[in-house]
Amino acid sequence: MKPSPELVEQFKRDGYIVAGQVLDSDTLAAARAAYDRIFAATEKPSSYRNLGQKEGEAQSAGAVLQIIDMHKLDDVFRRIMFQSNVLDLIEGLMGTPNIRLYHDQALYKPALHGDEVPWHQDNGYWHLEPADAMSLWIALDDVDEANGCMRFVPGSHKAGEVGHMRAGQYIAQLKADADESLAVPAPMPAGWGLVHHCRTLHNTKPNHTPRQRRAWVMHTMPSGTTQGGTVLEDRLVLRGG
Ligand SMILES: O=C(O)CCC(=O)C(=O)O
Repeated sequence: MKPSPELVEQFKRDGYIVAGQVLDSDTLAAARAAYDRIFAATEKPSSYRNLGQKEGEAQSAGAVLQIIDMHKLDDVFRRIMFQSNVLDLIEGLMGTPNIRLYHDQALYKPALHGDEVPWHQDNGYWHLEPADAMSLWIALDDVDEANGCMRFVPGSHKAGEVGHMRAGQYIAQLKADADESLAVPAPMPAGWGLVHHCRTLHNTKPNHTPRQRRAWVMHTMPSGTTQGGTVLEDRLVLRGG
């Protein structure tokens, strides 16, 4: 899925694009089954946490359940990362054939009590240099605003890094200021993906619908990317070197 010149221009202008279908129906079914199995297991991986957890809450009311590096837990996620349509898309947008994984993650908003993810730039958390990382966010369920599809402020990646503060009582989340009136939702059917730049402001709303919202995200970066002055050379090479 090499992106057309128009799509590349759109990405440069808006800081995100909806890329269309990235998973065929068999792969979607396999990814859903692995996702459900991993979340249902009694022994959760050490990276499991609830981003909806708030300070002082014994039992969290809202849930955004996160598991980092699903590709280490089930091969289906590793296979998706190496799909040629996925890497052609990322290479076309990143402008380099040397692509590494920063990390991947499942972000699961259960039905009825899925919590919000506040406005942020990914690089407000990561501080990668150069800030050329980009994420492929894949919907494993049909997503719309009501069950927590991604929402963007188009063009916000051009303003550079903005300040982030702790998001209220949320233990693990940061928040940047964003003008809600500029938000554009990105509803998609299951199996579709979107790519966003690490400086594009985005958020997702709570999921109070009876529909779950399973998403899986690959955070990718050009080889040679640094963090705190150190080259992240231990990260998995997805393409090139
Ligand atoms: O899936 C979500 O609700 C938020 C995803 C997100 O923040 C990201 O992909 O960077």
